[in-house]
Amino acid sequence: MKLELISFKLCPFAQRAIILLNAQKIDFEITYINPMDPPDWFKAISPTGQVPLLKADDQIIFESSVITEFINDISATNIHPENVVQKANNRSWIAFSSSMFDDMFGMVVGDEEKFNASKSALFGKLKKLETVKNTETFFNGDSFNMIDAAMAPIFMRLAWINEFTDNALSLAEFTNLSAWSKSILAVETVKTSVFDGLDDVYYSNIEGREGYLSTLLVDE
Ligand SMILES: N[C@@H](CCC(=O)N[C@@H](CS)C(=O)NCC(=O)O)C(=O)O
Repeated sequence: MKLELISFKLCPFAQRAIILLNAQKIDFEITYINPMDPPDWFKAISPTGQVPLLKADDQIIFESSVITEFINDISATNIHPENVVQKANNRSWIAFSSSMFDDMFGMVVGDEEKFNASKSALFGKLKKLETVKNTETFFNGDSFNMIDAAMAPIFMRLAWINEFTDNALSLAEFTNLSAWSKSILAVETVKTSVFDGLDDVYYSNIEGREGYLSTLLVDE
């Protein structure tokens, strides 16, 4: 099966799909577009106008959660828990974590009031996640699973923002999440899911948005 992922370089949803493809050692091609100014061929095949979109031969698969489940389905190794209750529980937390991207976006583009509201929404969610995260390396123990891949783009962006600022979004109050973030960000397939220099692109994006967060940047 020929797989082509249509993506946008900074898209955290597409990064989830890339991590899965890397983790499952599946060959794919990647085509970058700007979803704010999409080419006509993309508009013709995308029902939502959003990336990621995966072309599997001539079939179109969209919505990152569906794409990542599909990638796991066609893989030799299942990286969801085998136990159906545990799997459903993991999927619930994956769905829960997806709304954190809206909070991240609000923090990047918002004025001070919006930044604080988005930060408080995000940290409220992280607090709930902290209570269910154990002290194991990953969410379900020693193995890197779908839920770890789902959280990776969030932890990566939080780590970047903490580097760019004086730890404006420090996770220090969350012992379990801090350790989990460290474990996830050390995974090779997570590290290689973004190209070298994407952190600089993210920095410039924060700067260019001229939101409150841009005033917290410290010179690199
Ligand atoms: N629910 C979608 C969200 C994807 C999404 O928001 N993608 C952004 C880029 S990171 C996008 O395409 N934005 C353009 C738009 O919404 O028109 C998913 O999980 O795939």
